[in-house]
Amino acid sequence: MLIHKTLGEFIVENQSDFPHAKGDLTALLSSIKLAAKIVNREINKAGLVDIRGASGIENIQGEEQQKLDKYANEVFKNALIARGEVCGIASEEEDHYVFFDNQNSRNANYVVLMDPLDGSSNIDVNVSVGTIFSIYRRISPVGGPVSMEDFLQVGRKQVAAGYVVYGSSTMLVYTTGNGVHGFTYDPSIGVFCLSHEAMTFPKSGKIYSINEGNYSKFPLGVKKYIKYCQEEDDATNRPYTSRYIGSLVSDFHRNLLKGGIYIYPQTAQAPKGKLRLLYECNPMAFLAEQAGALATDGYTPILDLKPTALHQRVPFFTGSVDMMDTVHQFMKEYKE
Ligand code: P6P
Repeated sequence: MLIHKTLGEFIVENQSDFPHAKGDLTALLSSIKLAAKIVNREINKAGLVDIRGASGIENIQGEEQQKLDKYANEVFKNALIARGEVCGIASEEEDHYVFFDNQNSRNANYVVLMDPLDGSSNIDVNVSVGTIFSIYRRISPVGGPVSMEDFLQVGRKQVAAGYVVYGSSTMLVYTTGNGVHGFTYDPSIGVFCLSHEAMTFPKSGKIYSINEGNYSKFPLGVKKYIKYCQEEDDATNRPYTSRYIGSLVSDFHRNLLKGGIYIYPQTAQAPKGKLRLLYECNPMAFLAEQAGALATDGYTPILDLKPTALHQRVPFFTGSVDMMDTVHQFMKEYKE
């Protein structure tokens, strides 16, 4: 019987990934692992306890917070505070960044940005959802309070990023800049086991993920690309297959395994698109590039964009290199 390496063992084995860390990033990743187990437990019984449905509270995005959104936010915040490895957190569920004003946290080296439960509107219909996290070393002096500049760092400065996908099985996928590694949760022993070492995006694919209900509002380049995906052409394996779960983590995870492209573009009504740069696009872009794929706003690599606000949105294109090259050609040719 094969006994898989655990996430904990893998993190410790690969501590050399973060030379400047003194084991504190290891402890930080372990906090995230613990929080993921707790959130996973609640998601799996969401149908059984009064934790489903909307909380009646709106987050800064004006989106109704699902009760599990709020719950997941508290679980990750508390797990991170408990170990004193983090001096501050930014979250989709928090209007402003959260600064932990105790000496332990003041002396911490890292900030975490997260979407604690992305795609949460899917919970009540039993469709997979995810947690997304992004980790930076602080810029502000250790010992002092955290500052906004700690959170507004360019995506290439991330020291780690990852997601948890709560699906038919629960997986944690992360990178520290040395490849992308996937761990599948075994609830019978409460452990994340290494199941996908050194994950790589297929260079080409046949799956395109986009909400075609917004077709009429898309930029011309995106409209032209969608039609390209739908054309008959045996030489280039078209028409492609349309797959859209409505949960970024799930669509990204499937495309990472099978090849494909995910697009959430700008529209006339939402000129910056819907997805948030800091805690959705930057971490997913770090993973994409580490897995040999691309992530842009249709023109510029996501990781090169200089953030200006915690909750800013950007158009998001990510996936297999060949498919991204093609959509970039359309975006360039039909730039409005
Ligand atoms: P739409 C979920 O709300 C999310 O942020 C992503 O996870 C998902 O891909 C997208 O928005 C879905 O948005 O407008 O297609 O329902």
